[in-house]
Amino acid sequence: MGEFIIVQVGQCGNQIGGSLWPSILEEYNISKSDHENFKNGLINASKYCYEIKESFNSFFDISNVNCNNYSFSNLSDLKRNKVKARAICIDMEEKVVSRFSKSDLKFLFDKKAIITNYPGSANNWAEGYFSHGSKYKEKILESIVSCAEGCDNLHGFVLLYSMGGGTGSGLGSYILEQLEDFFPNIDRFVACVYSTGSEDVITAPYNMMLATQHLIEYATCVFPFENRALQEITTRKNIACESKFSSISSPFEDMNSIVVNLLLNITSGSRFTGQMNFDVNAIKTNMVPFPKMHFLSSSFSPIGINDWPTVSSNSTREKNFLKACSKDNQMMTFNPLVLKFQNEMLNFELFEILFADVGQAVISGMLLGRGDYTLTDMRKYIKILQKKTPFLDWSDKCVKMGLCDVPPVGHAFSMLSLFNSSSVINLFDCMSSKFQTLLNKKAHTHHYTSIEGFDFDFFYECQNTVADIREMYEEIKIPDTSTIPRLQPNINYEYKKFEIE
Ligand SMILES: Nc1nc2c(ncn2[C@@H]2O[C@H](COP(=O)(O)OP(=O)(O)O)[C@@H](O)[C@H]2O)c(=O)[nH]1
Ligand SMILES: [Mg+2]
Repeated sequence: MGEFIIVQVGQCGNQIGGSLWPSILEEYNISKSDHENFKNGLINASKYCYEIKESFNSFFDISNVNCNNYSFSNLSDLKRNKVKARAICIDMEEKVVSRFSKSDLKFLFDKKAIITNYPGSANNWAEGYFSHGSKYKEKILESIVSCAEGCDNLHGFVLLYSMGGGTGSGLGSYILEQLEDFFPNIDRFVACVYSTGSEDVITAPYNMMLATQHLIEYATCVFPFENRALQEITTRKNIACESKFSSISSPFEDMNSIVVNLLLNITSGSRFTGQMNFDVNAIKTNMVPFPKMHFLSSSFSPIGINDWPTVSSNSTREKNFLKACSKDNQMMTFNPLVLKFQNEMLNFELFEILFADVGQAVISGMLLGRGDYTLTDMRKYIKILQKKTPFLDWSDKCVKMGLCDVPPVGHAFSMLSLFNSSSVINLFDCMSSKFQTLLNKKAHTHHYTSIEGFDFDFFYECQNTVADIREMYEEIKIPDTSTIPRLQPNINYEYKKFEIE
């Protein structure tokens, strides 16, 4: 099974990491409710499951286990075996990250992979990118390289950070760029939190735009989480989230647990066996039609306690699939099931009206069923999506699907959905308009230009880069039917011949 290295940057990144690691351990039957075993890193033998052992190295370095075969008795005592999380924890202040070294799980984190400074990045992207980037470049790369050397089959980097602050946004952008340089063939997945809905940082629009420019240029796939969407979901649903990591609890705990569960779902296909393979590497091929158009809307179900089905039947599984694709569960504003009627036989005018009406076009989709889901279930759901989702014609309404044998802890089944759609324009517009308002006044810009390395033109550059990608997403909404033979009745398709020199 492939390995992942989690790079957590800034307060938000490390708080999400603070919820992520206990949740990963829970998948291996180390639960905080069993406090003695949790504190001592002991796997509960009575519940141990073989497939799970196979995937243990995805998130943990087990190279110190003094044995050639990782049998249960050799692996179960994490502390004694010096099992380490494949995590790099970076923050330019100490508060959040120091909680890792005081927590019950301190034995999991390698001291060399914890990098801090004083006194932070002051909500300034330029401070994070230029000041801290150049100062900590070597130390950060050293710990990432050392972690990568402990991997046999490195699948990808998963970067966690917020876009609105200074450290995650600035230093996170810097690290992303360095990773592309040092590991050009390893995928870089970024789960990033946009400050929409939590307007608590005045310079957030600058930071978000500058960091988005780097996501466009250097990420393989981006999973944006709007704080507004996370807040709405937590208000609507009863999120089961006991404080798993006592010393790393935060007011964002419920919201962060949604991000964590999504990450566990996305990586599950690469970590566990299944009847239909769903590897994270397949995400970029299936979901990203053109370079840089890699912003994916994500969602899963069940999320809250109210959604937890009590039995597994055809109807509860289908209901759960519909929830996973409903607008209420999306991590950013998007409605995949927007069409009210089948658009198979539409003529051009209707086609245009349709897209104008729904205001979005979908390029690609992916579904991952875990646990009890069957191939028959999945085929049925794909047909539903093909009717109700405004797919572009050249995408051939193709939906990549996967089945993973292992469901999330405590559930019989779950569904993950991913879409690449023009609805990401909403996010770009929301951010750009606030950015423009501030920039028109040149308010707060002196904090950026006073940082060595930052030039005022960087504001215009990021604005242009975001405008370009916005335009690309806008263009896909306008279908060119002249190239779609099946939309032109009674015309026999002629094979085009390419001249090969
Ligand atoms: N969802 C979520 N948002 C957060 C969290 N911590 C901070 N934020 C948001 O992220 C933005 C500030 O980023 P922060 O991570 O504190 O800055 P940094 O430490 O400089 O990277 C603000 O808009 C906060 O509301 C968190 O744990 N979860
Ligand atoms: Mg901070």
